Amino acid sequence: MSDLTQYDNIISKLDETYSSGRANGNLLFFGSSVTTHSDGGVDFEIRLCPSLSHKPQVSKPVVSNPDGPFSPPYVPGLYVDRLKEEEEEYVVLMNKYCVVPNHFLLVTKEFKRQTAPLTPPDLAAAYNLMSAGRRQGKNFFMFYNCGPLSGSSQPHKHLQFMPIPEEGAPPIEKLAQRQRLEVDGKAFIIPSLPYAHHVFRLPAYRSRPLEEILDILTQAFISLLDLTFQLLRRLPTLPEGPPAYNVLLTFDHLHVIPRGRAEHTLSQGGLDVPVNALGFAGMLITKSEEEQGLLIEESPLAILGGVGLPVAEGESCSTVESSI
Ligand code: B4P
Repeated sequence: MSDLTQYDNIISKLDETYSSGRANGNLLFFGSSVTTHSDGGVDFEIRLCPSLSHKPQVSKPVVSNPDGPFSPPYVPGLYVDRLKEEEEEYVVLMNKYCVVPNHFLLVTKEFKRQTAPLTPPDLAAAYNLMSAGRRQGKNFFMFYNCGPLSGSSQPHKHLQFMPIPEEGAPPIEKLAQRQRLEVDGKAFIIPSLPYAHHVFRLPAYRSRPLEEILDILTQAFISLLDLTFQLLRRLPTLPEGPPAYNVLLTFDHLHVIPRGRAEHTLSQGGLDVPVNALGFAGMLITKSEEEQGLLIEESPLAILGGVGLPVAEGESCSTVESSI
């Protein structure tokens, strides 16, 4: 059993680190406003963030170079602390380019690739950080952009934690929570979504011993990844590069969404809309009112369909054949 106090310490340091990062200029905050747009039963959060156009352009890191921004020396105001889960060591950093205050990252201490799947320690650390947040009245969900087509830009393995209101959940969870399951312990899909995805319902928070929940979480991830690879194997043409997918973890569900493209080209105006895991959580971001209007006109679900993969034939039923 890992030391849970380290997780509490990290969560209790977030506010202070965030404030000092903003004060010393190492953490850049980009102000935004949010509009809600309902599409196919999802109340999409469409965030307008014009100042993100002024985000400093840094050259894309070389994949084989481990000396990127997530390696030492760590910067005051971004560095929160270290933690250890099983044999894996991590560093917690505030997001340098912050749109939502207290958005933070869990980064492997040694360089590991962002194309690698999540490991049991990654999943345990994520669940334990979210649980520590809940103990302190701070709600987060975790997302992971795996592979370049998933929207990731940094090659050093990092999981991200997005704050949400207490008792809240990302918009996509409304559909996942509504899904009636005939049996527990099986992956399912949400039939109304126009892109391939697999979801697993987790045991309720604190309904079972932590070790048991973490074990189920690991098995669930393996099972969803297996379904993702089965789906990829059935495609006539594989998307370029390493397999890419997004992962979302809430206290209720684990979602895995395979990706076919990093960006969707809007039919009106030809603008490219980049989408990361947050898009599949129901949270899209735009840099101008014009782009926001075009994105809504195109329909958020159509955009997600454009960067995801087609739903596999025979998967229109609510549960799919992979159980743990
Ligand atoms: P990646 O997995 O590589 O990519 P990403 O989240 O899509 O962010 P990206 O870097 O492409 O930024 P973008 O302009 O699209 O994650 C890398 C993470 O590390 C990012 O959070 C990045 O900001 C952060 N980072 C980079 N350099 C760092 C450093 N030196 N120290 C610490 N952290 C560093 O988007 C800009 C921001 O908006 C991102 O934070 C993104 O997550 C966020 N965002 C995107 N969609 C959003 C939405 N719908 N709502 C709220 N925020 C959103």
